[in-house]
This record gives sequence, C-alpha cells and structure tokens, in this order.
Amino acid sequence: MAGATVQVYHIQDLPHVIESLYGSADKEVCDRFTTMIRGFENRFGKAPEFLGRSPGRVNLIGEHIDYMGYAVLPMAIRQDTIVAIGRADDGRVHVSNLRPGFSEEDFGTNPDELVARTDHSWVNYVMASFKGVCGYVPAEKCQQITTGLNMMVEGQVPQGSGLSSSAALVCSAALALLGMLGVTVPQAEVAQFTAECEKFVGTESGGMDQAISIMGELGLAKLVHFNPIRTEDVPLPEGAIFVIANSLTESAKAVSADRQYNMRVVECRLATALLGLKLGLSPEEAVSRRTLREVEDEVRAAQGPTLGGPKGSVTGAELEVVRKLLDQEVYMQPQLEQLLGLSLEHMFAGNASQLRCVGVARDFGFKLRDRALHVFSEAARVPEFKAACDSNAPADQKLLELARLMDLSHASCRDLYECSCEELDTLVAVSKAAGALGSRLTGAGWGGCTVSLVRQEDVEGFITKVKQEYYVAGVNDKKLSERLFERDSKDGWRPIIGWENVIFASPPGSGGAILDLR
Ligand code: NG1
Ligand code: MG
Repeated sequence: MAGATVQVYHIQDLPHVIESLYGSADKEVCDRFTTMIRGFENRFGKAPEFLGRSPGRVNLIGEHIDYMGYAVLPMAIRQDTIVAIGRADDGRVHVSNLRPGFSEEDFGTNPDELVARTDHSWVNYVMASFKGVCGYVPAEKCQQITTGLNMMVEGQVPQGSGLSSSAALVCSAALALLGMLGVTVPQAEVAQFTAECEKFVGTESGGMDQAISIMGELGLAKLVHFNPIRTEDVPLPEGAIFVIANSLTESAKAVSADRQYNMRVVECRLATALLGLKLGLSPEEAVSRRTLREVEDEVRAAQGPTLGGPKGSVTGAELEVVRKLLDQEVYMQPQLEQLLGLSLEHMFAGNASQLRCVGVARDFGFKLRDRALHVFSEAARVPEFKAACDSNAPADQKLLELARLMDLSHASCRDLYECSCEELDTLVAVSKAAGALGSRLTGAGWGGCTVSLVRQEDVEGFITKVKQEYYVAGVNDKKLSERLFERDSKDGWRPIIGWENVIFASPPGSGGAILDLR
C-alpha cells in the first residue's frame, strides 16, 4: 500500500460513507455524525466544511520498540475522534468539544508563536496538529487557514488507557486541517509529521500510534515499519478475537512521563551508546547511534558470523552478548559519563524532557541491560507473530502460537521494562484464568488496557468472568475505586461509563479519513 493517499469522502451519501469506515451503516453511527455537525452549527452559527476522523488503536505485539526503530504490529479500533472544521475570521483558532468537561480554548494562527500550555490542557494536541500541518504544507498554502478557524471535537477513545486517544485527536485534527487546505496527501507523510508534532505535547513518542491511526484498514492488523513509515497487511487467523479490557487505572503519560515513558527512551538511548562503545565503536560514534537497531549489526557480529540470526533481530545467543556487555543492573550518571567521555547534560542537550529525566535518575540510575534485553527480544517476537498469522498451520495452532508470544511480551514488559503495574498484572492473570489464550498490557503501560486473545466461541463466557472477577470483585475488595462504579442489581456493580467501554471485543477498524461536507 506504499504511496496510498488519505481517503476523502463526500458526505452526500452518509450511510455509504459510514459503511466504508465502520463496516456497516448503523443508525447510531450516522446519528453521531449528524449530531456532531449540528453541535458545530449551534456553537459557531454556521455549518462545518470538513470532518477529519481518526481511530485509536490496540497494539497486538511490539511494545516500546517503535522509538528504537523496530517494527510493531497494531490494529486500528472502531472508537475514534471526529473533528469538524470551518472558517472563522478573527485570526484565532477556536476549539470546542462536544463532550461536557472539556473547556473551550482558542489560540493564535501564527504557528511559530504557539507554545504548549503547561497545565497539560487537551488543546495542546490540537495546537500540535496545527503546528504540524503548517510545517508540512508550503507556507503560501498555510495562509489560507491563518484567517481563523472554528473546530469542534468529539472523541470516543478512552483517555489514558493505552488505546491512543492522543494520536486519534492529533491525527483527526490534522486531517480536518488538511481537508480545509484541499491538499491530497500520502498517508505515510501524514503519519510521519503527526508523529513528529505530538512531541510538542512533551512525550518522546515513537510513530506507531499515528501510523496505524492514519493507515489502519478495516479487517486487517498491520506490521508497521519505521524510517520511513510503511506497512504490511496482517490478516488475523479465523476464530481469533482480541478483547480489550481497561484496568481502570490511568497512565497520565504527559504528567508522569519523566519517570516512565521518557525515562525509558533515555535509558534505551544510553544502552545504545554503551553497547556501541563496548562493541568497539569510538565514543563519538557510539553516542551518535540513536536506536538499539543501529547497533544491532555490531551485536550480531560479536556473536560470530555463523551463529548470527536473521537481520532485523537479535535473538538467542546474541542476547547473551548484550547480557555480558551490559553487566551491571544499574548504571549511575558519573560512571556513564566517564565511559562515554561526555556529560549526560551534553548528550541530551536541546531536549528539555530528556534532560529532566537525567535529573530524575541522578539518585537511582539507569537500568540499561534489562531495557535493552526487552527491546531486542520484543522486536524479535513481532516478525514471529506475523509469520504465525501468515502460516498454513491449522487455525488453532496459530492461535496458540500468537498467545505464546503475547504472554512472553507481557512478562518482558513487566519484568525487564517495568512498564506494567499491579492492576494490569492482576487483569492479565484474571483474563488467563477466564479462558484467554494469551493476554498482555497494550500501549505504554503503567495503567490503561490489556489485550487478550480469545477463541471466538469463548468470548461471551470470557467477558462475563472478567467482569465478575476483575471489576466487581475489584470494587468489593477496594482495589478499584468505587467512584468509577454504580450499584447494579444484577452484577453488583457496573462501571459508570458502561461495560461496553470497559471490556469489549475489537475487530480491526479503518484508518483516518477526510469527509468533505460542502
Ligand atoms: P500510548 O501511551 O499507549 O499512546 C505510547 C507511544 C507509542 C509506543 C507505545 C509503547 C505515544 C503517542 N505513543 O503509546 O509510540 O511507544 O507507547 O509501545 O507516545
Ligand atoms: Mg498516547
């Protein structure tokens, strides 16, 4: 699908558009779109001209490796964000939200003057898109939107749950803006610049979420490669259902990033440099390598030419090389600085969030070996997962292989990458006991959702058991906050946001699209 452009639909036949995007023209979904358009008119006094829509995603395997250059295997989900857009004439961008609880915000139209709000406001994500789009299109084009804009947002992707509500918002806003500019754009380019522009919000993200949000396809998971972004289709085996379950603990990524997400990015970069150095690169050369993928060749060569595994992965005996070279569990800043011959402040200069991480780690150091072992071993599981999907083996055998890889992935996230948490580990254990073949955290972790592989015929029973044993039991044991639930005669408790938003089977959904309303 290299070179495919973002789909532009004309709204005349709404049910048809809805069917292409969601697989069927449910009245409920059609109503959502008309409500959105009416909401925009009520707020801004005129009709919107375009809609951008882009979905959340669930990552099936390949966690925390996108920013280290390795391919990942996610699929888009049905839940998405829609952004309606139209012209304003006061030189400002007005951003409103159809859902209660989101303040209305506005910002100026000079992209160079935009700075992220320090209160982690949701409007930062829209500002990020605006800046990204203005940087992507030629400056003359951009003039067209600097007269002012009205935007209305409506998002269905649960926030802070590892389903990438942030990418859904950034991508849908970018698509709405591109619609206004009337440019035809290759999907891969939008995926690339939206991944870059989310950095504006303060996370050092890889490109997975934006890539799958833009490039997802109904009925297919995707193997997503980076540098440059491109995808391969992954048809999932028959009878394989992926069930997403929310642990109901939020990972406030933008807030705790310096101890969690951004810290892992820093640790991986340091592991890259130290491995490079120990494998014979000069300190300058070692520090210039930015991803573990860029020292993979050296690791493989150290294992000897005959034993080396396939290019694109570091496995088996090669992992021993990593274990031996990074022989300390924890590395402290002074030691790293002495080895690398430069200060970490210098190494991460120019990147405020990474510099903060260096400060945070001063007292407890960096766990380079475990992080590198996770990245290399997880990267190797991704092609194995695809190979299992592609194989001619009987369906059930395929499912067991996918499940095995998912379980290994969770264990690695928990033990080596330390991005799980008690609630996620409990949910994974409950899911396995309830009949999941495999189960793992999905997305950044530290809270958010799990994804479980369940046989089609077991889905109903599985969901019933998990409802009872994770959620209802969790509230009763005070492990989950009562504030998220209300009394329910039948089940004892039910989540205020509805069971269908807390645990649900998810078929692969479609990617981003622009709807022309004119
Ligand atoms: P979440 O926090 O689940 O959206 C993050 C990153 C991904 C990837 C995963 C871990 C962002 C926008 N996304 O996802 O790029 O690194 O963690 O695999 O930061
Ligand atoms: Mg996110």
